Amino acid sequence: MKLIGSYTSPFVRKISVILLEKSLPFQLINASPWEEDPQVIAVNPLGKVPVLITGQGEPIFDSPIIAEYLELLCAEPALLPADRLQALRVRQLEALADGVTDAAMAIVRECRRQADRQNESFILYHREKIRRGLNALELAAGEGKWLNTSALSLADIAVACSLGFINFRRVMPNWCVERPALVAMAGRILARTSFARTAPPAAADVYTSEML
Ligand SMILES: N[C@@H](CCC(=O)N[C@@H](CS)C(=O)NCC(=O)O)C(=O)O
Repeated sequence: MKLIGSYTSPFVRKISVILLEKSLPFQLINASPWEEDPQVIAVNPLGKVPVLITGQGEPIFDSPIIAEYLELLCAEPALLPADRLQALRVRQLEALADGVTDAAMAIVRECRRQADRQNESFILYHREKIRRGLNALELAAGEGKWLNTSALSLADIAVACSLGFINFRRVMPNWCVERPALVAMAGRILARTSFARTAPPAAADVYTSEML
């Protein structure tokens, strides 16, 4: 399988981590969606990464759909419970984490505009989404039912990718304050080999035209 995107993208990282955790071999094809890379547009009309090209050559995009496809391959470990309603609850947390990541990306993009063109209320609006989202995730992590359990789930991976991105782009440096369950979970999960191997390149750790 081929994975189109780069590790500066938290959504690409999410899929790479799943592939590594399941020991599914893949090749990363480096592409940036922000430059209307023809490689990306050819396989995703929305021009977004990640895109997975299956062994049969079929492109699949949007990370939740890719994650679902990878579950269908039945490679261990399963990242969703077998029960469909329970799986939906895990996926709800995945959606929440992905939404937090979307809001963080919106802030990063806004902060790349010239200082006098940045819209402070837009930034605050998205910051609130992140704050509320992380509070809800903290509650879920504290419960330890679908998130932060002994078995790794899709929700854990999505949350850790989101927190990794928030750290990497310094979107909300104080997110750790009063969120001990998320801090503990992130510390444990970000130390896994799959996360170490997909860390965003240090050279991209600056605000340049190179993107998310
Ligand atoms: N919902 C999508 C979001 C993917 C996404 O926003 N990817 C960013 C890079 S991190 C992108 O390709 N942005 C380009 C654009 O919005 O045109 C997913 O989960 O895959």
